[in-house]
Amino acid sequence: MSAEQQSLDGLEEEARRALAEVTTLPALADVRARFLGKKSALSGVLRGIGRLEGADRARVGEQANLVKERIEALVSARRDELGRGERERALSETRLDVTLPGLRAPRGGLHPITRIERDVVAFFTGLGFGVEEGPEVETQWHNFEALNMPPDHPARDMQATFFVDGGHVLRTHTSPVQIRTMSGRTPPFRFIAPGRVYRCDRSPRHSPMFHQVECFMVDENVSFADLKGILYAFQRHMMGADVELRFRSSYFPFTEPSAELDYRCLICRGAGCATCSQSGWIEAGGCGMIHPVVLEHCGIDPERWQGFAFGMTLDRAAMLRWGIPNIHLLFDGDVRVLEQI
Ligand code: 2NL
Repeated sequence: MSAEQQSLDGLEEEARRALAEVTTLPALADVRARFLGKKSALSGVLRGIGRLEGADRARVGEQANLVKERIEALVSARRDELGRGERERALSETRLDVTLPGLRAPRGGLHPITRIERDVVAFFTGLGFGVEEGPEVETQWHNFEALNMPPDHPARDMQATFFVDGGHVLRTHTSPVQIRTMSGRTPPFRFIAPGRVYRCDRSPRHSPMFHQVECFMVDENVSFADLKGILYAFQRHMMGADVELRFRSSYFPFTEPSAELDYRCLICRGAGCATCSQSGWIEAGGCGMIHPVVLEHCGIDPERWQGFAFGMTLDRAAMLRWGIPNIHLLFDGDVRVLEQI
């Protein structure tokens, strides 16, 4: 038996004893270095293999590699044991209070515009109105001409409209949805059209994108009295049972007669405050009887059918309901705004 073989024979047993005495992971690393590291006896044997004669070289090489594998396995098993022991010690030393409340997942909320819109939709669907949507990129015909706004009309001013190309604009109101809805149908019908609209305008109270809902109804013998009745019921639903309304004579190209609707300021009860600019009244939207020319554009005979229409902005309603001073707070995506509502 060669000297190399003799020194290998004892190594595994020696390593086993040393590992049994080790109690910490750093001490384990030391033992590993002593038996398997560069300066270990085993590494010395492996390095010397090249100088042995043929038959010895094969035998000693095979045995040295076998011993190396076995010691590696012993180290690894001991490492697992020590790791388990340390976990058990950590668990028994720290107390776990299983009665502590868990971490709550943060809850989202609906956007204020969504809440106002759902409120409006719930009211009108309850009265049998349908809900219609349409494209945000509109033809100039649907957005203007059909609504009795010829090409030289001031409402078609470059400053207010986003032009997409020659024939198309970003819709400046949801009225084109009403045009599309009426055009394929025979009265009687009643619909609302909620959605995004666009105007080239920006200030603390104006956003280039905002939200509107329009309401319209066409039948035989529909009158301004029907419009007033529905608007009273609608505002009672939105603002409370004691809401007071005022109709101011106004002008829209697509209604005749036309009126603007105000409600008595709920903050000062009419005395005058910052919210109502000292007037005691707050604007709630515009309305009127659908202009006969508009009905004609939709293929509806104005001698037989009449209708009313009403439009309001949802953004303003949301700002008033939750006291939001700047419209851009609604769209900047700061979650702290939503958390306050
Ligand atoms: C406002 C005023 C209004 C309408 C919208 C309408 C639609 C058709 C025909 C006639 Cl298709 N009228 N819509 C009527 C009056 C007023 O909106 O202040 N909106 C925010």
